[in-house]
Amino acid sequence: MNHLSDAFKFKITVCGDGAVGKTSLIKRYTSDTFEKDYISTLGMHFSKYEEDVAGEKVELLLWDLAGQESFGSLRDRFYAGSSGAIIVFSLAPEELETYNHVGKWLSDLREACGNIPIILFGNKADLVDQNALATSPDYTTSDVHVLKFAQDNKFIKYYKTSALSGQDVEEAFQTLVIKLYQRATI
Ligand code: G3D
Ligand code: MG
Repeated sequence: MNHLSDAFKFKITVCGDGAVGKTSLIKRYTSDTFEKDYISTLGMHFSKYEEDVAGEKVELLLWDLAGQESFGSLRDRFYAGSSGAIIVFSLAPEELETYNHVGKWLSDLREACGNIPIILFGNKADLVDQNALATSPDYTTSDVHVLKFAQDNKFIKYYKTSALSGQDVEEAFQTLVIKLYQRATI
């Protein structure tokens, strides 16, 4: 069995309001390994997942919050040692206020972890089309607004995902993992 170098073990914290789909996204990404490696403790879950990047094995520890999604309260243990992070909000029409809290999750993360790579997921993209407003350019969660917000705040990228359909989930996680790998190898 190969021993992984510490350089290729990354803790990724998955942040965002309750019910935006954090756990579902991790489950979708890690698929069959999810059930057995999913451990709940002290208001947090973490699961292990192995990814291949450029022929190397990369071990990921994916952390998410278990129903105690409030800013600040768990910050030390949850954020400590993160190599990268994901902030998730929901594009479901009735959950768009979750987008208004992205800035707070981001400032918490930056305060705890500094300049780590952070990626932004607008999840539940499968529900967007049911509300034409969500794609209108004067809507705050329209692509043009969110992309500008993501750029202004130095997210590495913005993806619209669906844990339900699987849309862009794998690609979005991999984009972050590749970024972490590149940072560890230069
Ligand atoms: P959380 O971990 O951020 O709290 P969960 O969120 O992963 O528990 O998801 C909350 C609810 O949203 C779940 O529904 C889940 O099935 C649903 N959900 C998650 N991702 C998506 C998505 O991409 N599209 C849709 N349509 N629903 C999604 P329940 O009903 O189990 O509470
Ligand atoms: Mg959850």
